[in-house]
Amino acid sequence: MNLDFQKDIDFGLSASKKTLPSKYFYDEIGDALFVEIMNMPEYYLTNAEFDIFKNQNQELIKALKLEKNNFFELVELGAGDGTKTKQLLKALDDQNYNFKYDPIDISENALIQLKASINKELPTVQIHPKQGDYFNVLSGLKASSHPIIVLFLGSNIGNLTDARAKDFIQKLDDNLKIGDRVLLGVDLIKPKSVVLPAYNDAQGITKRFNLNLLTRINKELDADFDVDTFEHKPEYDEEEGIARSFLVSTKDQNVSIKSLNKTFTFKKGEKIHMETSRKYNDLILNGILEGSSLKINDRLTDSQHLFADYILEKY
Ligand code: AVI
Repeated sequence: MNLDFQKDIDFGLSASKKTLPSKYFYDEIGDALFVEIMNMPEYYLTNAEFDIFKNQNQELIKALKLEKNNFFELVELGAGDGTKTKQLLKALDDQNYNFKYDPIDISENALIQLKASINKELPTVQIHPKQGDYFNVLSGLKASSHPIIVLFLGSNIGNLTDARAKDFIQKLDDNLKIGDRVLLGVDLIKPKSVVLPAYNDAQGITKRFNLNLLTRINKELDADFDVDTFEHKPEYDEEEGIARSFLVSTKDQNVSIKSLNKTFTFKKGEKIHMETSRKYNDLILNGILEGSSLKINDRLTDSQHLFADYILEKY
């Protein structure tokens, strides 16, 4: 039994405005649904960032101030299948840069597959995967005397509230040394007509992605959520630049969670806040960086200006 999971679900459903942490979306089924999301026509984020890595890898290398004769470590937080990163690794490898690649992921399985594919496709790249929560692995970075380049792609920072994003940046800052760089991929603020469909696709994959957390609670905490009685309702406020996903109860109902020994009451129309996906611009990112010694050095965007990879440096 995962005690943190149990505690977090209890805390979220006991709040006056019910909420569930989106970090728990990613069980085996959730991982597979997220791969489907990344392939959806509406989900522009993945293709946009891939476009930067494929077509501007030379510009990325320059903006990151990488030097051929100076060994560096590329540390990727939440590496997943590494599709985008491989474009950069290939460019570095082809030009004989001297580096190692340390992907960090919570999923052991994702790392095994990533290592196998890098060994096959880029056999001369040194890869040292590390399994774990990347917040914990960050503390090991300071031990290195080499320049560190942290990759945090895919707008993963967008799933943190601004307060948590600030905490994360502070932790990152504390564990880097002067001159280390960060490549931070973020989705940019843009009109509702583009953002909302990415979280409300025609095939209903994102709906299944959200409902899967209720199914996970049923399985792991012995609960009786009737997933057919919850509707998926994403919202996007362009002014604020935040997309939020909710599940809405379609009737008055009780849900019992046996492992908590508790029953939760839902009113018809009551919402559970499932996920926050913050979109960024320079002003918002500077607000998050304020108080840290990480500063924006550069920014690359895809050809349609949907997504940005920011280059930060510790001063
Ligand atoms: C992983 N993360 C950046 C995705 C996002 O866009 O917020 C998760 C996601 N949720 C629904 N679709 C994709």
